[in-house]
Amino acid sequence: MVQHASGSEGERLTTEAIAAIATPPGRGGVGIVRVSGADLAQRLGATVRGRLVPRQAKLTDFIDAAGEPIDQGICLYFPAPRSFTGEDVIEYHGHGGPRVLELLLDRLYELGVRAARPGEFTERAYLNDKMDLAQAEAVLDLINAGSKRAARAALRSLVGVFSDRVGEIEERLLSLRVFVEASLDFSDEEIDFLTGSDLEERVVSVRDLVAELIDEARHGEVLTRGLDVVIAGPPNVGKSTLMNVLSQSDRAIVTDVPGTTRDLLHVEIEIDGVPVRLTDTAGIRTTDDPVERLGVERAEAAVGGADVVLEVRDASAASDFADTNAPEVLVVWNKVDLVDRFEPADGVAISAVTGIGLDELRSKIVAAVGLSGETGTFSARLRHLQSLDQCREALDHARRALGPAPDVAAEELRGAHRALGEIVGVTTADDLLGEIFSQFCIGK
Ligand SMILES: Nc1nc2c(ncn2[C@@H]2O[C@H](COP(=O)(O)OP(=O)(O)O)[C@@H](O)[C@H]2O)c(=O)[nH]1
Ligand SMILES: [Mg+2]
Repeated sequence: MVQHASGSEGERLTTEAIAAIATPPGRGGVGIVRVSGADLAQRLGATVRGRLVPRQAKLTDFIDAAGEPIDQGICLYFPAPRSFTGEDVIEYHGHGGPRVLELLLDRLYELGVRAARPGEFTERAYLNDKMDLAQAEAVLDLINAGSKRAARAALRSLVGVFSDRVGEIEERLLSLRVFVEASLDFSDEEIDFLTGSDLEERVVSVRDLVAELIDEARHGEVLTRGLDVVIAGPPNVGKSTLMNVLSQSDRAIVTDVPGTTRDLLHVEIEIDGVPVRLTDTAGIRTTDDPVERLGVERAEAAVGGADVVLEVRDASAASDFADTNAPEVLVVWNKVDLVDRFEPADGVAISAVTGIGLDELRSKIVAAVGLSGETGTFSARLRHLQSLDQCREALDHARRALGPAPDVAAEELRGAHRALGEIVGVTTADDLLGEIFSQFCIGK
């Protein structure tokens, strides 16, 4: 038998068998224990009656060391490599009670299986080339999706829509690199390949593809993460009333006493299929009340971290307002029911009490981050955006260097390629992998 030196090829893929409860904690109709590893049919054969047939649902007792049944249910066996992880996988679908599932896990531990770490199944799927890194992240995004639209976007990334787009760019970038590096080798020839405008055009067209993908990925990122919308403005303009009507709840106390809201209040809502975390804040004003002052500080901090700020003003009174530095500010003129005619120069006119203008407000909120209509077709993350930005920047540098410093251009193109590779995980540091997979729940 050949002994592999440590660190040799294949060493990375561990065959240690792992197990976890794959269904959520608590009681339910069905509880699933999932196992992944090598030679599972042989190692775990004693846990069921009869023989495991690949990809066939088998109704059986799950058996303990003494041969006594622990539970009765369905056992599924997926031999490597045709499984989620690419290893042998066995699933026990038993009754969904925490204690009975623990008994089954104990039995598996007796047989040398160990408890899986969070995300370890998906990590193995990635390490065994069942999916790339962006797809593995999409598994988590699908599980955590805050709306149906976000779930659909995550599924698109899971089946490879985002990765394919990255792959297309990668291919073009690769052929560009081959050409540039080859030209460098022949740099003493008569013809100077690298100053040709044709080549510059090719760099620009790849760069434009990256820019396009950044736009789409940005929408996907907001959809995945959810939109942070903060309601701010002076006291008594109707911020809390707006919070309540948008969330169809009585979350916030509403009175005609200025300074009623003091703490930050959050609700999760959905606008046009976009998950939104809505925050109501204390009215921003100078005050001697120490409690209210703390509330105002919190309000200002919330405004600073928001994706969109709804700056509410009273249409029926000349109200002063605080200037914000938030990226997207929508001015909301409230209480238009109290005035005869109101035509603001900017913003949206609404009445939180009668409901006038609320539909317009909702569509302006999602439009403010470019999420109206059918945009946001796949899920993405900040990490992906950073890599795409790096890639675009490197392409810009490469373009400028083409004529004057071809070797620099080649190096920049290499950097652009590396940045793209990080998205799908061709070139990703181990600590980053650890960080990504630790966000998963156990059993995924
Ligand atoms: N007529 C009218 N009154 C409103 C409207 N929105 C809020 N109010 C009233 O304005 C007062 C202050 O409302 P509130 O939501 O507590 O304001 P906040 O201090 O900005 O949170 C309350 O008496 C509300 O009933 C509106 O659209 N029309
Ligand atoms: Mg309030």
